[in-house]
Amino acid sequence: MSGDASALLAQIAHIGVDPERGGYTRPVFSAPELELRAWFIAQADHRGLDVEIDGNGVIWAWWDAPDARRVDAIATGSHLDSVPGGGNLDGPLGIASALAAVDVLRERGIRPVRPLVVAAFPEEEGSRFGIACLGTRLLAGLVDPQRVRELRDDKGVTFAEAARGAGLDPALIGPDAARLAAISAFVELHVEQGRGLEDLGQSVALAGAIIAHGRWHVRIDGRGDHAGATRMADRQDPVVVAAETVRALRAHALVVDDARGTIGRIKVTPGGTNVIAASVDLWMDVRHRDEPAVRRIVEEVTAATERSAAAEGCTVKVTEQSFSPTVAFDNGLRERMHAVLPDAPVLDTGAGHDAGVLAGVIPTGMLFVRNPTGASHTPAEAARPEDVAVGVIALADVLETLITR
Ligand code: HGY
Ligand code: MN
Ligand code: MN
Ligand code: MN
Repeated sequence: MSGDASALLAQIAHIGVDPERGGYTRPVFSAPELELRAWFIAQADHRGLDVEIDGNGVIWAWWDAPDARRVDAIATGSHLDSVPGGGNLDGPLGIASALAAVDVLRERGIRPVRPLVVAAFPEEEGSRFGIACLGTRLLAGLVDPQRVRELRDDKGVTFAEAARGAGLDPALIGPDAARLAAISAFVELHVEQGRGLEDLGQSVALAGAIIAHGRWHVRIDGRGDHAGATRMADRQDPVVVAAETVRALRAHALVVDDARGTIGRIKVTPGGTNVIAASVDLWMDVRHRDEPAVRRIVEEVTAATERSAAAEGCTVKVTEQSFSPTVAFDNGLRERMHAVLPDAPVLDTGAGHDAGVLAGVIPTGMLFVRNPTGASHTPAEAARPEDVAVGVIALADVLETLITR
């Protein structure tokens, strides 16, 4: 089992399987994700790594240096939570590869002169509480802890309640500058979410940049009524306004070179076939390499929605949930990684990552492993075992250079 990330992934392949959607549904602090957290802790314990869980629910598994001082540490890792109906690789591949890389380094007889810590960050997808990379944003002090405590999932459970259910003390949620100051570099390995490596015919790439991306909640209120008893002229139908939002987002994303606009989640209330909706909630995900372009698209779509709402006698409220500016990864670290992996191409990505958040506070780099389908956030996400194995060795080689000097 040692050094074999595919075998480690096989151990969790039964956890959080979603028969209705296909793939995996592992919301943060849900039963499946708690099972994955326990698996990670058991794997870390099995390797003699010293495990601690911080106030935000980040699991840190330490391979200490001989002097046991936890300064100038090298961190690696990723996340265990998933989107609804996601793959088993987005997140867990980075964790499994980090554990396997520890095995490889030990087999090489490597003795760290600085500690190596493997981290599992909670709520990277933001699928349960709405804010992407919530664990790393809390750690870095980029989101208000009280706002986070009060976030509610779609069943009304607060983050504080869910955290308590995971054995955490919500009072301890918040930034940890001292911990970040003790980390001198972070390297995340992740399955590629795109076909760059497949088209290049290579197994591993370095990350260049993450495009700017954000998510907005759109709430449209109308007037619920009977589908049969209400004349068309008398309606204030929020679904009609939502349709305009969908149309406008597609139209505006198409006219801006390589922008990405998505509405993947819409909630109609009360949700009866013979009921005119009282309200609609939808969430927009908008991305582009330039932040101003993202902002412009959101403004245009908001204006179109407001026009449609006025015509329909509805009201609308657009609220920013989270935003990540364009991230360019640390050149110095990437040069060191490139020295180890001279043949690896450098690819930008449209997918957000915890590494994208941490890049704002510590030198950060990413490795991508080939995904033959290029698909992600779907059961079609894939990685060949031979590419996973190449990824583990690449990560081990990068970590070896970082922890031995
Ligand atoms: O949404 C993203 O880009 C990431 O997979 N969380
Ligand atoms: Mn991910
Ligand atoms: Mn993801
Ligand atoms: Mn009736």
